[in-house]
Parts: sequence; structure tokens; C-alpha cells
Amino acid sequence: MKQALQNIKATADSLIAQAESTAQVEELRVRFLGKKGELTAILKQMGKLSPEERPVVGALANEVREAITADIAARTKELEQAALAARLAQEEIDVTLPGKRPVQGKRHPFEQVLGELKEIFLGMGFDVVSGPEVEQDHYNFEMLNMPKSHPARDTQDTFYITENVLLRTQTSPVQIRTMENQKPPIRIICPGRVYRSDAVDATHSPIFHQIEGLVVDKNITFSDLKGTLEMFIKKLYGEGIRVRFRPHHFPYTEPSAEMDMSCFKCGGKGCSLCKGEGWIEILGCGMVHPKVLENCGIDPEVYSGFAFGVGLERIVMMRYGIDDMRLLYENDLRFLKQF
Ligand code: 2NL
Repeated sequence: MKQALQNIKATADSLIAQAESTAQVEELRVRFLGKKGELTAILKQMGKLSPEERPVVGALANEVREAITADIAARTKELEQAALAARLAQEEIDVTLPGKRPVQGKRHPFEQVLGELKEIFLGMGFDVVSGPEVEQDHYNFEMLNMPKSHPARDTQDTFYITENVLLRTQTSPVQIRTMENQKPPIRIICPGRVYRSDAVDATHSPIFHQIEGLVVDKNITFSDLKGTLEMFIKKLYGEGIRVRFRPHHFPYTEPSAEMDMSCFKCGGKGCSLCKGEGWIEILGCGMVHPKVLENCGIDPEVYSGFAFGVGLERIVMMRYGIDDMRLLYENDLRFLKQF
């Protein structure tokens, strides 16, 4: 029996030393030390031994068990360290390699120009206000002095959701809501998406961007309108730019005007950009119609105001010399990277 125990120890020693994975070591543990293992099998035969031999063989069996257990622990540790070393070698990073630069994004030309525009008006004491793109007929048309018969309300031009709900065709409803809720003095600009039922071409899109402005206070006159808008254009396009006002008609302003700026390309001499005119149309404006003030609960005998509306697309296109509006919506990075 002693011989058998020594044989087990010798076999275990050699097999454990040869084991090449922790799984193999575990198999050997079961084989030698498990409940149905070789060592247990020997111990079961202890009963056959004489009372003198039993403690001697028992002590040897314990010795063998401890030796095998220690062998297993040592081999397991060795294998684990080897596995870790292999993994570390495999996952080694060469910190001297050049890094991969993350792509630096930037703001869309719309956002760049809108940012400048907001800065200009914030500097003149205006607030920036926004409102819903899905509007009621009431705020988009009725309150702006455009009754049911008005041509702009045609379903050919406006996207209706129901008879009384539509996609706003301008940001004026934001200004109407502000006048309803806020006492003058009011100085706001309302930038945002607006919708018209237009086919897409180089200068039209069914979704575009507008910035409207509104000032209401006591003693606001057409001179305030002229001074403010001239200042705005000079800050945006440069001090050398001149402006002129031409009479026009809008249902929500009286009097109404369109503002032109001297052509920034030829300085007013006439070129291909301004089609020989020397002037470029830039925005529509006017003194807020007394009916519109009254609709909003503002007394036109006490208060007056001016308003204007300008298309962001036009300003961005002129600013960067872009001749096709579609380029601004296609999100082609080869185009956008230029700005
Ligand atoms: C354009 C230019 C304009 C306004 C918008 C406005 C807003 C209120 C009251 C009075 Cl709440 N007017 N906005 C005024 C003049 C021109 O837009 O070319 N529109 C088609």
C-alpha cells in the first residue's frame, strides 16, 4: 500500500508538471484527489491493514494528498501567469505610434450666419424668441390681417394639416403670441423653420428659414426702422454697404417697404450678381399695421412698432457665393467642409 501511494505521488507529480492548461490540471485533481479518485480508492482499503500499520499509512496518505494539492496549486499558478504574460504581450500597445486624429466637426453655414445675426441683434437689445412650427390658422393669418379671402392662404401655397391647423408660413405667429403675452417695450427676433408648398429648385425649398424682427414701444417711427436695419446690414456685410427702401405692400404693415443693399461684389456699379442693378433686395419691412396691434390688445393710439422679415437662405448664399440652395440641405461633407 505504501508502494501504491508512492506510485500515485510519482505519477501525479509527473502528469501535473506536464499539464498544459488549467483545465488539464483540474482533470488531474479529479483523477487523483476526487471522491472517486485514486487516492480515495486506496484509503478505502485501509480497513484491511493491521492496527499498527494504519496510522503509518494514514500519515503517508495525508502527506501524498498535501503534496499533490501543493503541486496542483503551483502548476495552476504557473499556467495562469503564463496566460497573463501571453495576453499582455498580445495586447501590447506601441505608445510611440502616431495617434488617429478625431474628425473635427463644425457648424453648418446656416448656424454660423444665424449666430452672427443673433449677436448683432442681441447687441442692440433684442431678445431671441421661438415658437411652434405647427400653428393655428388664427395666429399664422387671421391675427396678421390676412382674412379668409387672402391669396396667401390658398392650399396651393400653404401646407394644411386640418382646416385650421397648418405649418407656419412665416415666424410672425411667434411675434403675435409675444405681443399677446407681453407688454411693450418689445424688442425681439424670431428665427426658425417655415414652410411653403413650393417645388424644389435652385432658389426654392418647401422648408426654409426666416428671421423676423419686431419692435413695439411708444414713439417708434420709420426712422427707428431705417436706423436699425441699416445698422444690421452694415454689421453683417461691412460698413461700406449702402441701403435704400422701396415702397411695397404687406397686409400686416403700413406703410411697407423692401430694403435693398448696394451690391457687395461691384459696390453698386452693376455686375452679374446684381444683374446690372447695383442693388440687391435683402428684406421686407414696415410699420406694424394698427389692426395687428389692436388684435393683440395693444392700443395703436399709444404704441407703434416696426417689423421685418428676412430669409436666412438668401443671406447665407450671398455671404458665401453659393448659387444653388439645394447644396445647403444635402449635407454633402465635401461641400460643407469649405465653410
Ligand atoms: C417678407 C418680409 C415681413 C413682417 C415680415 C410682421 C410681423 C408682425 C407684424 C407685422 Cl407680428 N409684420 N412681419 C413685416 C414685414 C415684412 O417679411 O418678405 N415677407 C413675405
